[in-house]
Amino acid sequence: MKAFAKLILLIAAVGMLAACRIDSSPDPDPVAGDEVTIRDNSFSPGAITATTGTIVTWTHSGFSTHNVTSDSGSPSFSSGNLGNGDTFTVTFASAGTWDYHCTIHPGMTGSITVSD
Ligand SMILES: [Cu+2]
Repeated sequence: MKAFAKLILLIAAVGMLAACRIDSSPDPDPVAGDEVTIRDNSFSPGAITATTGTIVTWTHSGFSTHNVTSDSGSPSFSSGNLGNGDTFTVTFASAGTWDYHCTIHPGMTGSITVSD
């Protein structure tokens, strides 16, 4: 059992070292607001402005099923249905405006505006 505990500690230590390495390398494209929280029943923040290359992550933190479906912009995107804890990411490689909504709750809308 002691050996097992040491193994767990070793795994934790290696994990922490890996985390430190990730933290020490600067984010090549830090953009505030590239995280969207899906609540019941809204996207927060509803509107995001970002630069090309930004990865936007939607995280479902509500109870009802929701999805993230583009209604304009190219390329289009659709998350499929998401439940609590699910995430969905889109990399916006080019400039443009993407309006999106939840097909289950048409009142849930948001937009991503990407510029170079
Ligand atoms: Cu919804």
